[in-house]
Amino acid sequence: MPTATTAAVDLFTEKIGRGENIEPRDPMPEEYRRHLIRQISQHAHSEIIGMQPEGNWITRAPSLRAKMILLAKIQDEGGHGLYLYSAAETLGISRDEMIAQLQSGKARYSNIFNYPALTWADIGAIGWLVDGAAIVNQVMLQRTSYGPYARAMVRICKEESFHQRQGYEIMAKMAAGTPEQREMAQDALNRWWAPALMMFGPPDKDSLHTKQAFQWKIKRESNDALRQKFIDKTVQQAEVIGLKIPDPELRFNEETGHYETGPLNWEEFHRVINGDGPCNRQRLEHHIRVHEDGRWVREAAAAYNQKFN
Ligand code: FAQ
Repeated sequence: MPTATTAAVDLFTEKIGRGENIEPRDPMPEEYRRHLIRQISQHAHSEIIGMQPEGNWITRAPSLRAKMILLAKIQDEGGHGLYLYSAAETLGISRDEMIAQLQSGKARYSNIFNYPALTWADIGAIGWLVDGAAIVNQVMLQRTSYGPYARAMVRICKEESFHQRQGYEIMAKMAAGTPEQREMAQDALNRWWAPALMMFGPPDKDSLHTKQAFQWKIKRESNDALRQKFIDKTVQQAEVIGLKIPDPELRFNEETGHYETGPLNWEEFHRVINGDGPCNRQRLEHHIRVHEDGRWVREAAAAYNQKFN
């Protein structure tokens, strides 16, 4: 990695000021590089761990059509993880190091994937709410200052919008189905709503990294601003299919033109992201087991590469 002298840091600052992308061979401050490795690798881990709650439902999808769509979606998420690991590797960290950080609990992944997918309606809720929240965040990241991350986001956003629609379709169908199906859809919304709002991170006043991320144009909008965008969109989508947002304090503010919501349980958020959510242990144990099962594939690929390339 190029080391950043004072002149190089000036160049970096000028580029950021002009709104130009920083590319892998450009000099950059060590803190910028580390900030990006943290965020991009955590994002990659989220995509990969996020395959687990959905993967659990492939064999139980209610039709061949539903199974094919779910399979394609989960494969897409695996692909997103790979683009993102590759983007992080351009910053001088290896895939092995990132995986080791995930498996040792040093690196985080999104809070949302530590909740269980209990019924088929949860697959609808994940697509609608989790992919829906991911898109709101990632549309902003298409303009993030690090070139490889921004470009990965363009492709990822296109796929996420299909994912969001497939989830919403499941919810709409179930909400218009039998009373039991409707109840399952409402129950899934009840359980996924608050964790989905927390995906945007802690409130701005408590966010550790936002100020610096704004200065470097890594983030373009704050956690609270993105959360509000998601709320405004999603409340209306729930109304269209006749589901009720599980928040007694929800109300539309005519003056601001935004929905206002009740407080979120940030104590739960911190517990979950620090390893003590309903499924944290299960998610990491599964990742470690499957990664170990795949060791022979990595070794065979490396041996082939050494012999023939
Ligand atoms: N979960 O100072 P901030 C998807 C941590 S992709 C866990 O505000 P920052 C697709 C944060 O790391 C979903 N930890 O941090 C899909 C920091 O701790 P640290 C993933 C969180 O970075 C769908 C501390 O709290 N998307 O779902 C969370 O400025 C379906 C202080 O927070 C991304 O990762 C959280 N939700 O803002 C896949 C997007 N929020 O690192 C499969 C990229 C905060 O100092 C199925 N990431 N923390 O130990 C971002 O945009 C940012 O990193 C934020 C957090 C917005 C997540």
